[in-house]
Amino acid sequence: MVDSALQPVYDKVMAGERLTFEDGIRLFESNDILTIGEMAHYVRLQKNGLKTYFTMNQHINPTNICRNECLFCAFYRKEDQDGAYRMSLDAVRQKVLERINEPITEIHIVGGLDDGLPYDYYIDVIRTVKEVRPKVNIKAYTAVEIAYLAERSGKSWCEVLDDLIEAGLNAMPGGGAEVFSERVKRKLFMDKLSADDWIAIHKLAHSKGIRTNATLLYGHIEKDEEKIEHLIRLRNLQDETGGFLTFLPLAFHPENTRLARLPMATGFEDLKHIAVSRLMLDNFEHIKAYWVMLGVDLAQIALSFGADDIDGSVVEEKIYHMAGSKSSQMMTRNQLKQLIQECGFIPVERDALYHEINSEISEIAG
Ligand code: V47
Repeated sequence: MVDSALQPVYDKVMAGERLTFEDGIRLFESNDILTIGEMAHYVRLQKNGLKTYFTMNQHINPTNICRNECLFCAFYRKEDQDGAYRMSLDAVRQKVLERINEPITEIHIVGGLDDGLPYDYYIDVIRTVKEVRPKVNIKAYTAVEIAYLAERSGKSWCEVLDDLIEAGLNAMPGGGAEVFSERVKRKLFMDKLSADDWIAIHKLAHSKGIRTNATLLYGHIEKDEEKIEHLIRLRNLQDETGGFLTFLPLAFHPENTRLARLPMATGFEDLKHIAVSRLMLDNFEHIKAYWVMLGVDLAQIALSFGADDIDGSVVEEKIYHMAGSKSSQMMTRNQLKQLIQECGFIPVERDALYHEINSEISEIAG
């Protein structure tokens, strides 16, 4: 161990003890990335062995028109701006049909808060996808969209979730959490729902049996303390409900945003965030190294720094590519398997709810 300040944390990790806020700060302050990685890898092996999960998925972003103006976002447009789009339900149907012969088990749907669309459109997007591909898991709409739909319709969060579940919702993605910090919110995403509301909506979803993911957006103006508080709030909710499936730390990509002057997070920081998340979130089964965000090379290394999931085939990702991501637009099942095997891990195909899939059978079933 290069950094002796990590010894007490190391001892706790080996003893299976929960890390405190101070331990988390100590981890972020240390540059001993190999010791941090070793601890995270130890926890990863305890929880998942050498298994590394991936999924065959498709992204659909039905609209990029958004009433909010988050400074970190390169995806949103105002209605009259170049590049603004809004898909008809027919276009959504067509998008699903385009890939109908591929063995996709998860469709990830998120978009803008579009005042030009009726409440029913958001519900009908789910219904339409489910009609075309009844067996697929639909992972859709962040807590931000749920709160928006409630405000637009005058319904409660509970009623909105019930409408979505009735239409076919199976799980919710982890976006919209950003950093649970009033200070950062005031500066970067003023109009977004509060941390308390994000937590409350996920808690409500969990109470209805809807499993959800969680994220943290790092690499902008946030402080270490804010990130550790964020992780501890997620850990507390997981203690209460057990409803989170996976956690993904997301590095801010500055290109084409109003924060373009900020430097991009480095590979060192990316690995540290993966590892610290693995160590702090002792009650999360999975930590995802989202290859679209990290790039394939770093995602491979992240598998030895605490991550046990690399997301999936991700056909047509927009949020990161509009913010300058140079990663490719999709990967095949064989590419995903190969990149996992190459690092000495065992690829396991899963659906959105982490049910394991036997790819030979799913290939036949379609
Ligand atoms: O909430 C937006 C982030 C999130 C930028 O749950 C940006 O499985 C970096 O949450 N640079 C949306 N990040 C994406 C997301 C997600 C993606 C894949 C899988 C899952 C899952 C969730 O992306 C936003 C925000 O935190 N984001 N703009 C940007 N310029």
